[in-house]
Amino acid sequence: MHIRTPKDWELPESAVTSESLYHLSKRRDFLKALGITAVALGARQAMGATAGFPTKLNPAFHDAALKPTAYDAITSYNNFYEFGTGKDEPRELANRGWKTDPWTVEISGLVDTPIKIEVNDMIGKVGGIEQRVYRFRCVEAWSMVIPWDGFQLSKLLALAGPKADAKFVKFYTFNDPKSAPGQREGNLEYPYVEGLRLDEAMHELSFIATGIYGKPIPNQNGAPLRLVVPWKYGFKNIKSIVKIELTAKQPRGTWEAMQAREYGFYANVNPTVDHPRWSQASERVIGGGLGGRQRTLMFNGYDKQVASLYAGMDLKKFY
Ligand SMILES: Nc1nc2c(c(=O)[nH]1)N[C@H]1C(S)=C(S)[C@@H](COP(=O)(O)O)O[C@H]1N2
Ligand SMILES: [Mo]
Repeated sequence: MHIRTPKDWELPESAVTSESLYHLSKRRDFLKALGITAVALGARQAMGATAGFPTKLNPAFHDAALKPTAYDAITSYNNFYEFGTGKDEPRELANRGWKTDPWTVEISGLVDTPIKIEVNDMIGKVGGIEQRVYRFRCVEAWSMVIPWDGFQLSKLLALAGPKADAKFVKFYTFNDPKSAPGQREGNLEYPYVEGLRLDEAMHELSFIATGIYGKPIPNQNGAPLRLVVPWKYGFKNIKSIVKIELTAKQPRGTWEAMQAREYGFYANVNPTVDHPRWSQASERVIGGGLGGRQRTLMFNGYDKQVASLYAGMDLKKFY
């Protein structure tokens, strides 16, 4: 694959560390083909599931030292390739008639009780939603702090009951090329899929977000429900989930399938394991202004909570 160096003027500031430089080079043509100019950006925001609001902060998942990123930055600087490869595209393109309400999720595979459930009903069944403030770290070496609303993933999996031979959890994003221009264009392999080991999925930090800052999650952030695993790189945090499958075999994520050397199955945030094309030792803090860089923390700062999941594993090998 030919990866050319893009010109300054066609790049968002982050592009040196973009998940895929190759895709970025196509971005202008993509926007042009859709008849979209920068002037047209900045649409109204559609929202997903409304059940359970207002939420209460769960103090067990809040570090007062963390300064939440501005709502506007969280909802306008996005990676959601179904709606374009540019950071500013999903806000516009995910709010042009794509319907995220009602929304049904299927849980199947190695479970006692396969289920299909509408998201608002799901929120009732898992006992409602709460707010947690988590660090978020993209593999492209930028970071945010996000107040998510939602519920622990373990509660959702309990509704279906994983069988003894279930060892992994595979997640699928919706597939609807009519609504998603990126899927029409084929800028990735769709549907976007991701996976976790079952014990990772059952960890108390693993979360399903249905909101941000106490409001239903905007479409561009993965309405009406998306995965949040704060100790892993952003691409593991799959958006707009329609299906969850319990499996015996380790699933292969979309990015891993494309470039396994760059995007491993584990994708645990690790400042000592560089991406083949850039260092992971530090990160750009979104909204941090000029010089707003900080050192990247092992497991994105959640090492006390999750290190035991990887005891005895060579993290340079299982990256
Ligand atoms: N379905 C889907 N999920 C996805 C992506 C995507 O392109 N499609 N991008 C991932 C990447 S690379 C990141 S960094 C986060 C970005 O989440 P945010 O836009 O809410 O910050 O979503 C992840 N989940
Ligand atoms: Mo990412």
